[in-house]
Amino acid sequence: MVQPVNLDQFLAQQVESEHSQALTSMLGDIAFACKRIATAINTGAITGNMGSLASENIQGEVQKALDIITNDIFVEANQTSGYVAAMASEEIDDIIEVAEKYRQKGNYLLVFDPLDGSSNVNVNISVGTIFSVLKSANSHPVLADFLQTGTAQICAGYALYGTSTMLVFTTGKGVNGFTLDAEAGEFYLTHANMQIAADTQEFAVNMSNYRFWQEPVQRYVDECLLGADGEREKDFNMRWVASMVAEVHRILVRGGVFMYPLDTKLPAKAGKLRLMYEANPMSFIVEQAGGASSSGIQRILDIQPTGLHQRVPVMMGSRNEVERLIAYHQLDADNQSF
Ligand code: AHM
Ligand code: MG
Repeated sequence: MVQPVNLDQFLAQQVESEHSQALTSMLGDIAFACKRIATAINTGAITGNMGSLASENIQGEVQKALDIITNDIFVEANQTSGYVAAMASEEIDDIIEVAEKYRQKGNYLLVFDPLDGSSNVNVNISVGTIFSVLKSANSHPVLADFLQTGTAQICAGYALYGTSTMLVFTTGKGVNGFTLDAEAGEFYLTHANMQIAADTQEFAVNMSNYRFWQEPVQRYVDECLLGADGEREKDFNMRWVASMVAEVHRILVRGGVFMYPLDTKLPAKAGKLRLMYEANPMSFIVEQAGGASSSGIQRILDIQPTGLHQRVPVMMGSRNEVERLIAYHQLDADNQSF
C-alpha cells in the first residue's frame, strides 16, 4: 500500500515560494486550530455550548457560544508563530493586534471566519472555518494594511467539519485537500489538485429570496428551473446547505454554481457574504481549481475593499455558468443604459 502523504510532509515538499517558511509554520498552526475546533463542535452538545448568546457581532447577527469559542481557539493557535502580525475575524469588530514579541519573523495578516454556517451547528449539519493570508507593508499593522484586493492573497483555505473533517487550501499553485484521521491526529492528502468542471447541471442558491433578486439572477434561475423544456435544454438539480464551506466543497468535488446574489430584502447590505473572509478566500480557491468567481459585474478578487466586514454579491463555481451569469448582468446593464 502507498503511504499517504501527511500535511507536514506535503508542506515540506510542495510549498515552494518566498513565503514557504512562513506558510509552513502558519498552515501548521491553522491545522492545529481546526483540529481543536472540530473537537469543540463535535462535543458542543455535551459541553452545553450549542446555544445562542445574548451578544451580536458587528453585522447584527446573534452570536452562538461556538462562534466565540472557535474564534478564541483560532486566535490562540495563531498568535505566537512569529509570522502573524495581526488578525481579523468575522466575530470581532476591529483588527486583532498581536503582541510585539510575537511579531518578529514576518508581517503576515490572517483574516478568518471561525465558524461559517453557524446557524447549522445545533442541527448537526456541516459547518466550516474560512481563512485568508495577506502580507502587510507594516510591521505593526493597522486597518488600512488589511484592505487589499483578493489578488494579493498568499494563501487561502477552509476546514470543513462534515462527515469527515477536511482542510483544503491553495498557496497559488492549485488546490489540495486533506482529510483528518482523528485517531492519529493527522491530516492526510486525499484530494490532490482539485479541479472544477467547466460545465454543470447543479446550482445552489437560497430560493426563498427569489423575489428580492435582480433580473439577471432571476433569469438564470428561471432557465435552470425550466430545464430540458427551456433554452438550456437540460435539467438542473438544486442544493442549499446554508453553509458556504460545504457548498464550495461540493462544487470542488463535483462541479456546480453557488450564488448569494444582491437582494433588496436588506437594501443597506450589498449581499450577505463578507468580502474579506468569505468571498475572497473562496474565490482564490475556486479560481485556482479552474472555476470562476464574480459579483455579477466584477471579478471578486479585483474588488478593492473599503471595510473589514464589507459585503459583496457572490456567484462562483463552474466557469461556463459563472460566465453566463456575468453575460446576463452585462445585457441588463446595456439595456438600462438605453
Ligand atoms: P455566517 O458566517 O453568519 O454563518 O453566514 C454565512 C452563511 C453562509 O455559509 C451561507 O451560504 C449563508 O450564510 C446562508 O444564508 P441563509 O441562511 O440566508 O440561506
Ligand atoms: Mg461566515
